[in-house]
Formats: sequence, structure tokens, C-alpha cells
Amino acid sequence: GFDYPERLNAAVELTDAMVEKGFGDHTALIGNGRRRTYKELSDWTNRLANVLTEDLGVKPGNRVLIRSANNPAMVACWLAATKAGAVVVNTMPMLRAGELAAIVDKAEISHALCDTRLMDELVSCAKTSDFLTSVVGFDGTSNHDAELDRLALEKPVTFDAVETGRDDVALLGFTSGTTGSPKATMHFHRDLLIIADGYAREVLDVQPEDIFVGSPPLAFTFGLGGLAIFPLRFGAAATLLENASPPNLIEIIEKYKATVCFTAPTAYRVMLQAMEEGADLSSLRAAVSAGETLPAPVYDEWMAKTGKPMLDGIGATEMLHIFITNRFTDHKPACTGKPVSGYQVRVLDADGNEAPRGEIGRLAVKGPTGCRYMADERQKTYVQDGWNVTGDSFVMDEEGYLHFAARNDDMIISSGYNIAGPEVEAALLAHEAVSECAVVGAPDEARGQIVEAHVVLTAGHMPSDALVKLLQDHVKASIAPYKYPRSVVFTKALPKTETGKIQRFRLKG
Ligand code: 3SK
Repeated sequence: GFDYPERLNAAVELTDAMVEKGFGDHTALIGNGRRRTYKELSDWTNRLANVLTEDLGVKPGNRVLIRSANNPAMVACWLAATKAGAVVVNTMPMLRAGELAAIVDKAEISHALCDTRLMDELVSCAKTSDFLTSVVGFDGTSNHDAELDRLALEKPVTFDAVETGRDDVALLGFTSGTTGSPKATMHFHRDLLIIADGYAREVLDVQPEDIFVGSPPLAFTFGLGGLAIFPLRFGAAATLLENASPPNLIEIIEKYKATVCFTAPTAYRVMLQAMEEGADLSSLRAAVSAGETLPAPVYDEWMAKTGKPMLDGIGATEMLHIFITNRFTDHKPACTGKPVSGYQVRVLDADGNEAPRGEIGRLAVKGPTGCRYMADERQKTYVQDGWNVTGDSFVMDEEGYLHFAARNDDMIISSGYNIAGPEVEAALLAHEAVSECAVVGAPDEARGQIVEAHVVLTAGHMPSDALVKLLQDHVKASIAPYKYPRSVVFTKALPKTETGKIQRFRLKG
């Protein structure tokens, strides 16, 4: 188990406590053309926390929204608000006023800290909100040229952080919703440390020399853990660059000599497509893939081209971070691995009983970091006796390894056959003409549903009937022929959430 003192403020542990442990001169954050040490981060966040409590009137328990792209200032604001005992809601820069308003209302947000470049939508949301009374801008480019920065420069570099309890809520994670409206899950101060002291220590063995890079937004807990909490917990460096989109990640790894990369399989695929002969990924010791299931061809191509360990995992906003993972020394192909220490998982049959090994069922997880929905109704339906019943179907093999089958919504039933869409996607992705694809069930009078593939082609390939036939034959030759896509739709792009998850529900007729 994890043993933390009753009084615990996670942001203090990631900043001031790191200085006390002797990491003051180590680089904590890299971004906006400069490096900041742990001492500088501690000072910066203390100044900001003084502004929040003295000038903005933030009280412990107040909900504070942060709106920004990934940059050092966003991390500083998150840590400062957490030091002030606030409950933080990190949001994606792409959200529009209506989406922000839904979050502000659900979470009863009173204060917002916003990159000045993104103010308009938030200001228009604040105009009609009953809750949001204070919106203050910060300079996301770190030139300290905005109201929050100017106020902070006047403040001392010390702050008496609020002595929150380890079980006080520190963060509300909104699920990005591949299927519907976003829901809020609550995470305690201790949860923010458990994901580091559990997954990151056990699986990645993070060292102070590590340099983390990646593309998931900090507003997605995958990004918050992988790009901020994990490095900061161990005295390592967090690289927070606004241009860290997948095609640039190779150059970024080369430039900063990054050792750990966090991103989604779709991003690894883009990286592979952009990778030129002679790309130097020698610094990299782990490529973590999560957020979506990792298609075997992406894993195979990554290993063939880079030889660098790729660790597939599955997490959930509800559980804060990854709870099933492969390990450096314990790895099976096309498999998500085994539970992270402290988490229990079960595969459930249709009656909610444990399914026999080898059979498909719904994945349920129980662990120290969740699942706690803010809405009681949701909690009652999805969480049973502490078990969070996820939206994914898995198979547990005889040795206890977990194999992803499909999101429950992505199981296709055609003429009585159960077909897992992602299996067909993996087969298609192995064809050189396919850059990205999503496989869904399309309504069909005779068969109930048919397998329909939405395909983005790689450069140099054009849609044609001959190519449809070629792809169908390719699938028939790779997996059981009844799974082949009877319908193939060529498209320029697939609908995705801001975190890069494919929204298959948008493709269903
Ligand atoms: O796998 C995911 O989707 C996920 C969600 C939240 C946090 C972490 C992860 C990996």
C-alpha cells in the first residue's frame, strides 16, 4: 500500500519538497526557450499562490479552471492553485465557450486562470455564468507580461501552502467523451502521488537524469501524469513545448535528448511516417503508448525502425492514469500486459461474474486512485463495490495477461459473429496503403450489421474499386475471412477527440 501523512499537499511534494531533498539546482521544466530549476519552480509557484489567495480570494476547496496549451506557465498555475488548496480543472485550449460553460456549471468553477491568447471564449462563457466570478490572464509564452504575472512579481517567494488532507480532492478530471457528454471524476492529493510512486516508479523506474517529452494535453490526465507529475516526483525534467505535435516529436527527442516519450498510438504512427533515415533516438529509453489500443503493426514498425522499448498500457481518467501495462522485462506481443501494483482487474461475463480465462468480457478495475464520479447517478451505475466497470472488452489469458478486444461500443455483430473492430483495424493498418483507419458496424438488413472500414490512405495511393478489393483480400488473408470489411469508405481524416482518440461513434450510420 501507499503510506502518506494525513496532511499532504501534492504540489508541495512536487516543488518545495524537491528543493529540500537537494534537487534545487536540477532542471524541472524546459519550455519557452529556457530551463527552470526546481528552486525557480518552487519560487514561481509560491509567488502565484500568494496572488491566488491574497488578490483573487481563492479559498481552499474553490474550483479553479485552467485554460492553456501545454507550457511551463500552465504547470506553474496548476501547482500554485493546488498549493492554495483549490480543486483544479485543467481544460484543453480547443474548447469553445459552450463546452467551457458546461464544465464551469458542472464543476461550479469560481476562478479561472487563462493564457491571454485564449481569453475570448472564456470571457464570453463567464458573462453568462452564475459561478465564474474571476478570470485572470497569464502569459503562456513566459515573458511575464500579463496580469497574473505582474501581480506575482510583487509577491514573496515563500508561501504557507494549505495543509490539505491526503484525501481532499485536488483535481477534477473530465473524461473527454468518445461517446457522449463529459463527466467529472474526483482525485485526491494522494492520487497525484500514487500514480508516480506506483506506475512511474515500478514500471519506468524514473531517475533524476530522465527528460520527459510527449504530446498529450495536461488537461488529459495521461498528459498531466506523463509530462508533469512523473518527472517532478523524481527530480527529472519535464519538457513542455507547444509545438510537441507528433510530427515534431522526433526532432524534439533529438534536440533535448529525451529519455521517456508519452503519447498515443496514432501519434507514434505519424512519427514513424515522418521518421527519416538517420533519425537519432538513441537517448530514448521508453516510449509509452496509451490513450487508445496499440495496433500490432505500429508496435512492430516502431521496434523494427527504432529498437527502443515501447510500453503499451491502458488507463482511464476515472483511475487517473495507467493501471494495466507491459513492462521492460515482461512483455507479450499484441497484449496490454498485467495490472500495475495496487490495482486489481477482472473480466466480467454478461451476468457480471468473472469470465473464464480466454473468454471475452467487460473489464472491471479496482484501485487506490478511483473511481469517484462527481455525479451520484453515474457512481451508482458504473461503480459496483469499488469496481469500476469500464467501457472496454478484454480477454485474460491463462497466465493473467490482458488482451484488448474492443471498446464495448466497437463490438460488431454481423450474421451472429462477434467481430472486434480494432482487430480488423490492425489487419488494415498492416497494409502500406493505409495510414489510419476506423472500423465500425454499419446497419445491414440481411446481416444486422456489416463491417465498415473508414480508411485514410498514405501518400501516393488513390481511392479506387481495385484498392477496395485489394484491402478486403488483405484482411481475408490476415484474419478469419468473415471479419473482412464489406464496406470500405475512403476519407481524408478521421473524427478525433482533442486527446487523439478516434470517435468511432461519429462514423456509425
Ligand atoms: O488510456 C487512457 O485512455 C488513459 C486515460 C487517462 C489517463 C491515462 C490513460 C493512459
